[in-house]
Amino acid sequence: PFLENVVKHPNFITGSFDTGFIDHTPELFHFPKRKDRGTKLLNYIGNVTVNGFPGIEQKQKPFMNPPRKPAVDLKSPPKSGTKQILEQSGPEGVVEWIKQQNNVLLTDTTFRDAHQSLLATRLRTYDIKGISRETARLMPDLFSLEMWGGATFDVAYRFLKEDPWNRLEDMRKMIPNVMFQMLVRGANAVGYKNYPDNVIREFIKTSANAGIDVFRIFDSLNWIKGMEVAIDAARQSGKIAEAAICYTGDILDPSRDKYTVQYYKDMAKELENSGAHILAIKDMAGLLKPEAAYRLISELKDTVDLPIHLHTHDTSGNGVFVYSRAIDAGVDIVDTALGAMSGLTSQPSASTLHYAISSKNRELSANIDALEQLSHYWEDVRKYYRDFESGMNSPHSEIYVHEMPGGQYSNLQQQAKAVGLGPRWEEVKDMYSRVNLLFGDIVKVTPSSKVVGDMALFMVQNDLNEENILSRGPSIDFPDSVIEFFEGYIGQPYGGFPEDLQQVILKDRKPIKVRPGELLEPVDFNQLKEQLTERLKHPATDKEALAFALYPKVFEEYVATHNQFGNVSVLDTLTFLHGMRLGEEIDVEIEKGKTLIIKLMSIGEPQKDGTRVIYFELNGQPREIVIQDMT
Ligand code: 3PY
Ligand code: ZN
Repeated sequence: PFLENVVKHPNFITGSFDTGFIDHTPELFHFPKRKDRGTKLLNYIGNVTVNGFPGIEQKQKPFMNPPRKPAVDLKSPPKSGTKQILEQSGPEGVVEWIKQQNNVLLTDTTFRDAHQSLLATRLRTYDIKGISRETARLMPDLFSLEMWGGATFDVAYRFLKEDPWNRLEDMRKMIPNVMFQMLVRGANAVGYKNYPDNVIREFIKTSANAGIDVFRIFDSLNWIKGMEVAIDAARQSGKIAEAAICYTGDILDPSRDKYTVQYYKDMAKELENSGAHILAIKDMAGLLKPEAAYRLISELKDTVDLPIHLHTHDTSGNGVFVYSRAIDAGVDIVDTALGAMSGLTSQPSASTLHYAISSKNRELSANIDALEQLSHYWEDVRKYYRDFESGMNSPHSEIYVHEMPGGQYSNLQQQAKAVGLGPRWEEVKDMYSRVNLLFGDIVKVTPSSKVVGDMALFMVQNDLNEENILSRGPSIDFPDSVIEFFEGYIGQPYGGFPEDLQQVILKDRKPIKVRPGELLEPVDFNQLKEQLTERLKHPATDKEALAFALYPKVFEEYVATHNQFGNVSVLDTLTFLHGMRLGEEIDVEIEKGKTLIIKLMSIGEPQKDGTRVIYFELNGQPREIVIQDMT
């Protein structure tokens, strides 16, 4: 390819080159990428057909019809919405607009929290893009679409082998009218540990430029210091800083006197002073009871001058009742999901809520028929992911006891299975609530909830309990996440750490009391990009550098998989998860207007070296792929 570049170069052809030609003409070293996308995809399909998809039981690809889609005229542009209000009048304009609404505004969480909570975050961009244009046209009246952040960033790279930035950018093109909302874990960004301040700032700025409009920012211990950098960065980007209070405990129970109404009011006031445009109540586990919602929202309305946005999970089955009472108390915006992706550990259903409140004097700002039509699509798509469902199929009022966030339930269950504790899931849940008390009754939401989950698994596995942990603790190596928590690296819990337990866990390590961001060295993005460019074999982009800064190992593995299998996000979900059936033929659009026709002809017998030959037809031509049989 080098000689080819030389002889094709215009200066070479016209003879205008000298002895420095090679040194001064870097483009001679730009070689065209080998267009072997087809082979790479065949490799992926062959592998997943024989070896299955990690974490789910291997079985033959099921037969399913394509998902139903609402008939919508995609040629006419979608009605303008909150995105245009933000563009025209900025965050303050949006805040004023919210205050003028009598109707209840909705944030639809189907694209983020709903599948994080029901399907272990496994929803792929392929299925999101499949309904994005219709969503823009059928739900133009939403306050926002929550569609990014939380666990989706990590899971996209780690399990789906796709780039979350592409998801954001592609969706932005398809949905130009509704604000996009993401969940940011304060100083933990979209990860499980505190990052240097400049990583948080870069991440928020880059996300804002890529299309995020509303940043819901929380701290997993309700520690405001852990939220300030992110709030400031969102404001600096000209976007909406929605600061969240995580709700825990029970304000109606006088014996739970750590997290009282006054505690929440004080925090709300502080968040208002720290520059929040909107106040969110983030009831991540669904612990807020209906009358508690009425009381809390009423009191907060009297305390701050910010619009209030309520988020809950329907695990107990009380979600619609909670929202209904919050609406009575004057809440401005609530988080709901489309029917087929709602309920249980997910958000309450928007259309169910509509019928619950339609006799009152406030209505939902949404067209209910349109929501029902979109829900049919999700009813069909959800079936593709049934292997990731938690198995919970009725309301669990035990949530009020174990207090596990909706987004954690199916993930922790997967984690428990992975370490052989699947059959002891009941014990893990019970231990989860005991670990919370052992830790001093903390706020539990990512990453503090992960620390509690890791500790619960560890204690069940090692037959530890409240009594023997202090005596056996000195000789035990605790999980890394637990050590980091007690060191203060995810922040300071309200009321402090239990000191004797902290001592046993940390041994001779010394805990910090300041904000971790004050101690962590800033990341040198230029240096990081250079380092990454070598590995990637192309100039690293800002987004790749950020992904690497947040998740070095996960990102490297993603790059390796991408090099091996190419862009697997173009495959339909059943093929991605199960491969192909013998004799099946599929069309794969690898770029606009370019489709591969793939047929699986036969699978060879295993060889002595553990390989198998898989026989395909690619656009009518026979192709053989050798894969390692790992079954
Ligand atoms: C997340 O941080 O991912 C959450 O959804 C917390 O509720
Ligand atoms: Zn949530």
